Amino acid sequence: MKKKIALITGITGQDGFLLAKFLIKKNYIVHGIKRRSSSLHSTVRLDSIYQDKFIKNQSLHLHYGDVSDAAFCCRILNETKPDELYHLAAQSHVAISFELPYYTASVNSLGTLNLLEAIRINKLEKITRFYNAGSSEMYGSLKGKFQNEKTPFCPQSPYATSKLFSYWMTKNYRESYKMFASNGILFNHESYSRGETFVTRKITLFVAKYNKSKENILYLGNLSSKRDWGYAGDYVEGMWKIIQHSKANDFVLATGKSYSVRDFLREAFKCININIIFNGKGSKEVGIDSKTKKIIVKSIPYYYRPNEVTNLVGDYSKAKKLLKWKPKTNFKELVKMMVESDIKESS
Ligand code: NAP
Ligand code: F7E
Repeated sequence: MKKKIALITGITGQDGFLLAKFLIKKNYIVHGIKRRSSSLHSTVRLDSIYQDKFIKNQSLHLHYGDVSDAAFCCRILNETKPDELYHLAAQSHVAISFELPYYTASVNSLGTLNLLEAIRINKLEKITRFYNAGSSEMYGSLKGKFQNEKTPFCPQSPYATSKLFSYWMTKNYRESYKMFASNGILFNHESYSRGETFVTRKITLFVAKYNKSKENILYLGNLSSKRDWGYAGDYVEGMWKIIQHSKANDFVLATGKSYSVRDFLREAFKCININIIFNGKGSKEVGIDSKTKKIIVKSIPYYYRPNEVTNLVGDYSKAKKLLKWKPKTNFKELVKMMVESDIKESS
């Protein structure tokens, strides 16, 4: 049987790497787009699955490119003619999007448009199924009990606003050109492979370092912020299920539970037998080792955002019903997995 071809933008990121691994296991030929970088560091996540490009019959092929380059998008679609296109490339850091709003919009919004147009220009509407990486950030802070596909969007950052453009463009192309173009509206998902400046990984890396040296303080922003944190491995399977569904559609993937940054800290330090207690409020709050009474965490204004999304909780019942998808990993298991991996890496 002919192998399916997938093209992944953002393959060097957390989700791109986990998705590539997942698809290779499913016998796909995977093409991935990597940006040119002055060092080899950007492809480090792929080391375990990438073979030298001169080896024949391999499953993973990497191409230099950038989604903000419309000509490149057109060419790569023409060359690969993928059955499935997973568009994951983005300037994905919310806090940084306040610093770089123009850049964030040009990559996240126009990048998506470039790919949708490339499908159309190459007349691949009936061949290529398109997945767009939408985000729970598009909702803004929780107003009701849960957020689902019917909840109105109210973006609170340049990142969220740029993602909303992509969400609507994906829907527009689905309706206007009968393309199979679906949006995943994914709530936060983490793993041992998470970028090091996202709060969960920043915490687990610190905990691993602290376990060794018992020195230093971890500086963070808003500890009261709550997120619906799931395991990225479960979510890449969800992306694949969205693309396999009989009809293009939009789906929330979430766990339905939310925890604060403070909860994450408590759970992470518990993994190294430290009981952390909190004192103070807002940007004066500190986390203290209950045994030694030493301050190990400090909240500081520097890491606060101009407009904070205070709470997100997803309702994934549509995905559960139509895709038979549900998260398999709970909060405690996720934190433990991340801390243990960082301890192993640092030893
Ligand atoms: P990530 O780790 O930050 O990875 C982003 C990827 O996009 C990297 O491979 C990066 O390449 C690539 N990229 C950035 N700008 C690019 C450009 N101009 N052209 C081509 N590639 C570019 O993000 P992630 O956590 O895997 O998330 C994947 C996608 O899901 C993103 O679109 C993100 O916004 C969205 N999302 C993530 C979450 C989550 O909780 N993880 C939740 C909802 C939605 P470099 O390695 O060269 O930087
Ligand atoms: O922040 C708070 C911060 O940067 C989580 C991206 O994948 O998920 C991610 O966006 C919370 C926020 O993720 C620090 O204020 C406190 O309330 O880990 P984060 P995010 O902003 O939720 C969504 C769904 C995406 O789509 C994005 O691509 O933690 N927080 N102190 C901090 N956050 C960071 N980064 N650093 C801190 O020191």
